[in-house]
Amino acid sequence: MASKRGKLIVFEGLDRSGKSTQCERLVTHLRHQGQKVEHMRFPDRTTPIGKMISNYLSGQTQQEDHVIHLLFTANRWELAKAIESFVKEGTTVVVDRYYYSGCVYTAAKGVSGLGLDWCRQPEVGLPRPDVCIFLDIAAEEAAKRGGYGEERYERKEMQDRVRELFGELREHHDEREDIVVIDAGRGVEDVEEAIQKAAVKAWDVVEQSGLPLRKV
Ligand code: NYM
Ligand code: MG
Repeated sequence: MASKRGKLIVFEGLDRSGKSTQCERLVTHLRHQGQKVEHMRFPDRTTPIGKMISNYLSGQTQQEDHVIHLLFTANRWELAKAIESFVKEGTTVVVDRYYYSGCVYTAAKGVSGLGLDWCRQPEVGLPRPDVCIFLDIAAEEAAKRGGYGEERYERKEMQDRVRELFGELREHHDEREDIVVIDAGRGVEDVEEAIQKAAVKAWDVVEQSGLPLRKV
């Protein structure tokens, strides 16, 4: 049998939607099943570009809005080859945030000329997820989960707008077919179960169709 490629699975959602917890749970689950899994997150704050992003998010530095947008994108491009290689050699890559966040967080600032379409352009050509699991929760609910408001963008008005724009991406853009919405307002185990179902479904589609890893 031909060796199978890995899958590219992305988690998205508002801050405090439970992405990091659920990402870890899925990684653990897949590893228990004997899969080779690599866990990544964006921004990847360990690279020189990632450090610039981290300093911006913590408020230590300022960046012009186009510039910080392109730094977030560059941070994905610096890992694009690694993602492709992992998938090719049969390792599944689970990613905590990806270019969807890149588009909606910048667009949510409401800066003239920085709409979703502009924001998406520098992402074109990145490895395209086999599935994007969107953990849906209202900003008020997410805010109750603690630790909210420490970083730039973690304000209710911004989060409300981010949620609306995720909705726009799902309805009007090419990524709509990749996105599965999961109600993240439930208990951790219920959310986890829904995620596993969505992952299995996407997984089977890739296996049965022999679909190669595509590009955004
Ligand atoms: N963020 C994340 C962006 O604005 N653009 C991006 O491309 C990405 C990947 O960074 N509030 C924002 C969303 C978050 C913040 O992410 C930090 P995290 O997952 O909270 O560390
Ligand atoms: Mg955060």
